[in-house]
Amino acid sequence: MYVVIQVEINVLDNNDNQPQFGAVNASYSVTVREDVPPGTVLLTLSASDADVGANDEIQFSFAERTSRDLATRFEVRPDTGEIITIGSLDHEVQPLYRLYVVASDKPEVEEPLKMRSSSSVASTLSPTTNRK
Ligand SMILES: [Ca+2]
Ligand SMILES: [Ca+2]
Repeated sequence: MYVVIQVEINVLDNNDNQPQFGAVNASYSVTVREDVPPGTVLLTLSASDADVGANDEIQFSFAERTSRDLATRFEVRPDTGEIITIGSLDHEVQPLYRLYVVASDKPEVEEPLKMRSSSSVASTLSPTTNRK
């Protein structure tokens, strides 16, 4: 005689995949008039992440090598990847800007591991056989 119980192993997703842009070393060129109003969307970047649920959330930001003063003229929206103008542009002052954008995993929100007990796991043992 033997009893069989069922054990279910749930594999949780770790955030082990980095977001990827569609192409490696992708580069985009946008041409814009110097009189565009602040708030104009110049480009929407997209990236994908092979993880699941919260682990596939992507955050966009300017890379460190983007020069600081550009942050007064352009902004990248962390959630949507939109690059928008926030200040005025002046062709005579600067005709070309170069921005570098990183797509990164959102800062980790660790969920505690859950141990789920299921009532169907209970096994019944028959009373000890009388061996006399
Ligand atoms: Ca990820
Ligand atoms: Ca994963």
